[in-house]
Order: sequence, then C-alpha cells, then structure tokens
Amino acid sequence: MGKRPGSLVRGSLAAVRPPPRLVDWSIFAIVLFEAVSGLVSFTIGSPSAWPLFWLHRIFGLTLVVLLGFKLARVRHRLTESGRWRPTTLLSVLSLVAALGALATGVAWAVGLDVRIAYWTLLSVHVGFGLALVPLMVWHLSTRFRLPRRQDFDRRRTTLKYSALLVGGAAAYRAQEVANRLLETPGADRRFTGSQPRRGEGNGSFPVTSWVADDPEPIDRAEWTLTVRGEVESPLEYAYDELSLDGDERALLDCTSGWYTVQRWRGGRVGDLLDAAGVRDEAEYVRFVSVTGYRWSLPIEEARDALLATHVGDERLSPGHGAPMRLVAPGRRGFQWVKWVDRVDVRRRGDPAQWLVTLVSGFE
Ligand SMILES: Nc1nc2c(c(=O)[nH]1)N[C@H]1C(S)=C(S)[C@@H](COP(=O)(O)O)O[C@H]1N2
Ligand SMILES: [Mo]
Repeated sequence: MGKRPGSLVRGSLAAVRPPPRLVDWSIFAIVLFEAVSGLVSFTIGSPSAWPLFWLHRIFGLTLVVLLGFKLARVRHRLTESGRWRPTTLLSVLSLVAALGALATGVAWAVGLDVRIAYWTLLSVHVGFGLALVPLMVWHLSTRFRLPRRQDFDRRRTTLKYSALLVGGAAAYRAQEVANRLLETPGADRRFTGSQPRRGEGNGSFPVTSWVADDPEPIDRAEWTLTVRGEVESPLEYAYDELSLDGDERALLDCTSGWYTVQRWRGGRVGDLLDAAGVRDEAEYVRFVSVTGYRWSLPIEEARDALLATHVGDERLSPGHGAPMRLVAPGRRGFQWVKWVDRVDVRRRGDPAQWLVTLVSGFE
C-alpha cells in the first residue's frame, strides 16, 4: 500500500523542519537578506549580476516553507481569543506584511503581470517588504530568545537548510521551464524580472516617476540646456542650436517591473563635452532635471550616453521627459533623468543624488 500524497508531503516537510528557535532566527536573517538584496538589485542593470536576483528568489521561496513551520507552531496563539496579548497585534501585523510580501513576490516571480490600483505587483511587493523589516525587528524584540546549543546539530542543520535551498531553487527553475513551455507572458522576463512593453514611441510604455516628480509641460522655446562645471567654456544652448545627430536603440528597465526597447534620437553627450572642453580633473557628469532630480555617470560612460529629444519617430511627450531626457544604456530606468536642463561636469560623484531622487517632486 502506498502512502497518501498528503502524508508524504507532511512527512518530507517534517524532515526538513529545523528546531523552533532556529526557524525564527532563519526567518529573521532571510528577511534581512531579502531586504538588502532586493534594494541592491534595484541599482543593477548589468546581466552579470544575475546571481543576486536568483538568490533573492530562492531564499524568498524558502521563506514560504519556514513561515509555514512557524505558523503551524503559533497558530493557536492567534485563534484562541483568550491568548491575545497586546503584542499579538504586532505579530499579526508582521504576519500580514510577510504574507503580503511573499504572495506578491511569488506571484510576480511566476510571471503574473497585473496592477493593484496603480502599482505593479513588484511595487506592492517592495511596499510590504519595507513595512516588514521594522515590524519584524519590533516583533522579535518583544519575544527575544537566542537559539540554544542543542538547537544546532551541525550535520542535520546543514542538511535541512540545504534541502530547503535546493527545494527553493528547484521550484523557481520548474516555474521558469513551465512558463517557457506554456509560452505565458511570464516567459519574456529579463534577468531583473522585468516584463516587456512592446511597440515604438511614447504610447508604448508607461510614464513613470520614481516617487513624485511631475512637472508642468516645458515650453521648448523658453528652455535652454546649460553645460558647466569643470569645463574650459561653459555653454548654454537654445533648443534650435543643439546638434541632434545621436541615434541608437536602447533598453529602459524600470524598477517597477517593466522594460522597453526603443529607438532614441538626440544629442550625444560626448559632443557636448567636447564643445565645452573638459578639464583634466573631470571625473563625473551630472544630469540635472528642471525638478532638481539628478543622476551622475562616470565621465567615460557619460560620453556614450544620449540626451534624447525623440523616441521612436516622435518627439518625446512631456511625460516621457520633453524636451530632453537622459538615455543611459545599461542603467536602471530611475537613472534616466527626464526634463534635463543642466549638465554639470564634476570632479566627484554625488552621494546626495540618492536622497534627491526620493524627495524630488514633494513640496
Ligand atoms: N526627473 C525625473 N526623471 C526621471 C524620473 C523622475 O521621477 N524624475 N523617474 C525615472 C524612472 S523611475 C524611470 S523608470 C524612467 C521612466 O521613464 P518614462 O517615464 O519615460 O517611462 O524615468 C526616470 N527619470
Ligand atoms: Mo522606474
């Protein structure tokens, strides 16, 4: 007689279940790892960093199992009303944030591409994740228990965690293969997880602001582009004075989870720098928006970037950054500054740009 599938699953889960205190501490450690790797992944546009994205997904999937163990253990505290304490509310909030982050993360990872209100699943996932970290730290501080010596049996602990990780990797790989075989939309994701937006020109991809930037449309006739800083002769161009012979295809990959390949036309940054005459000390070029939003690139990379006036065969629309926006191939979308009116040549990078991108557009 064969075992029933239910008891088989329960049996194999029991075999990989670490002791309770280890479960709690692994959840804590993995959530921290997920928060850090998730945030770092947002800054990465180069495919060579794919292992980071993979680790984030695999550890995320192990959390599904670990959180299951934890819930099975503490369920009665939540369901028996006599056992409610003030800190139970904190536990419940942590649980909601954890389940929210996991559900949206898994749904996104398997290729679902829906919006919740205005946000993509990925953005909602990030929201839950960012809420979870402080809730979890607080939750842990109310029931602080260090793992004990007897919780560690080196060989068995290593085996259990390896099984969890291999299980996570296998589950992720299986859904990847399934998506490909079934030719679902989820099969076209980049290594970043972003999903394609197809077509040419303004209408084929969303207007996106990183946080709150949303200026009034800019009048081309009144707008000028200034090049200044570590240059021999600072320059100021009216729109009609710009030479616009840059033309290239480049991929824009937004951290809210979509990407698009477009033809961009406009001015080459290298030409602007040559016209102004860059001094030897110059190391970075900073692109500044009329809104104050800004990003810097190392000067050699900046030379190859484009200040685009057109996308597809159309003039940029106001939402996409008219009259001029940065096109920085290999960089994530949030670094493609829109509504640029100033180019600063600098000796140093600009750490404050991280903060500025977050607060730009708030009154
Ligand atoms: N000035 C400014 N530039 C910006 C942003 C912004 O909020 N302000 N958002 C960035 C983000 S997050 C992305 S993904 C791209 C989106 O470009 P799009 O709106 O043309 O799709 O612009 C970037 N440039
Ligand atoms: Mo973005």
